[in-house]
Amino acid sequence: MTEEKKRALLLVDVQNDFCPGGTLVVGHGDEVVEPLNKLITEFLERGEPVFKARDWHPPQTKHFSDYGGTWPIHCVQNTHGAEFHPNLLDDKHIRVISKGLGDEDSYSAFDGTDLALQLQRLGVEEVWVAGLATDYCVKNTVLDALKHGFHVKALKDAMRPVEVQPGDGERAIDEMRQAGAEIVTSQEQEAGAVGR
Ligand code: VGL
Ligand code: ZN
Repeated sequence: MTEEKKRALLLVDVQNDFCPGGTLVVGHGDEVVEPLNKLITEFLERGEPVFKARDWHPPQTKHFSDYGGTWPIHCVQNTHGAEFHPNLLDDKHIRVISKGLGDEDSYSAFDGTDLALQLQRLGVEEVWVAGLATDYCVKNTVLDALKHGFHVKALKDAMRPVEVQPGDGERAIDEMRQAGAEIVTSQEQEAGAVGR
């Protein structure tokens, strides 16, 4: 057995408002739940850390178009829309990271949170990132993880883009790749297939 990098799973914003029926729907957003549940199970079975980031906005923020920003009201703290998708696995070992508490568009799960510190304390070297939306919070989280020096696997099949402009999803994938992320699918990453 060769040395394995210590890894963590980081799920971005798999919340009701980004899924069908929500206020800022990411097309087919709920399709990420199934592949992510497999990964959550595998990580927890191996005793590896799992993080769920959530968009966690105050009722009034400049992030929302009503207050001068870009987006419809979504993921307001303690509302149904801000809850994780009901089918996404939960477990007492999963750590929750709340972001977007202020007036800025902070898309990255590292922005204004102690996520980097938590990962460093756990000795994590490699982060697997997926969730919603590919072209905003996933992309910015991946780019920040790389800046913090983590190896990043971006799980292409377990993310979906919001695509304000058609093609934004593919462009985001290219940006992540060019910045140094490994673009993979969750199937080829299943426990047995990791093989390092
Ligand atoms: C997101 C737009 C606004 C995201 C969050 O999770 O990608 N996008 N807030
Ligand atoms: Zn938001």
